[in-house]
Amino acid sequence: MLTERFIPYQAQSFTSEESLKRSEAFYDFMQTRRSVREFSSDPVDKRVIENIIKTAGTAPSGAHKQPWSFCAVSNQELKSSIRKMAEEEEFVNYNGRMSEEWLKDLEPFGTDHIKPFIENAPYLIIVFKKSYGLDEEGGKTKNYYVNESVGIAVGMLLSAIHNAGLVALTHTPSPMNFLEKVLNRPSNEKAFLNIPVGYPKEGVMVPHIQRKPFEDIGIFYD
Ligand code: IYR
Repeated sequence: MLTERFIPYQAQSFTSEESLKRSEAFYDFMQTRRSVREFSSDPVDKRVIENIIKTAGTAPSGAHKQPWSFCAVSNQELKSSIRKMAEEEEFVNYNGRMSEEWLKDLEPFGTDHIKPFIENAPYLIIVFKKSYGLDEEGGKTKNYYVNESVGIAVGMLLSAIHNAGLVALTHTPSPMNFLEKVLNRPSNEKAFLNIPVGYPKEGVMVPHIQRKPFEDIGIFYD
């Protein structure tokens, strides 16, 4: 039981010099992260996936409600049926549901409705958001800033994946309600993202993209 409402914060004590060095090193490291669509068949240690999910679970959330769950799917039959269902939806997306502008924006990435990565990645981490909570009697409880909270947790998940030397793809099958059904999730959970995770396929290529320069994204008000 929690007896104290507040406890001392365990501060990291870095000098400003160390802060600068660490911020540079972390940026350099994160700058090498890329979304990867082709995975090696090398297995991934389940404990690594567990640690990655635990890291995502350290994210801040509205009123500390932690309105998320992370399903790690490695079962081959389940991955194959998820692929089949996702491809059926994506086929409709690419052949009418997506606007011309959207299709044009995706052209440089060469995506289509065929999604082998759903079957080939050793793990799918399927993220669910809880728009509301359920108490012991099955009554609804409130959650707050759910999209923001789950988005932050996914950012931390992707950083943890990169830190472990793994790669991921943030896949957004749409609509995603088939994931709630196939994974038998409780009524308060809605699928948020499907994140295939694994080691990159040897020699894999990624789109040649540029990140916006600092001047375009960061504005100081000194
Ligand atoms: N969900 C579709 C379309 C798609 C959307 C975005 I935003 C992408 O960056 C890539 C694809 C699909 O997964 O194919």
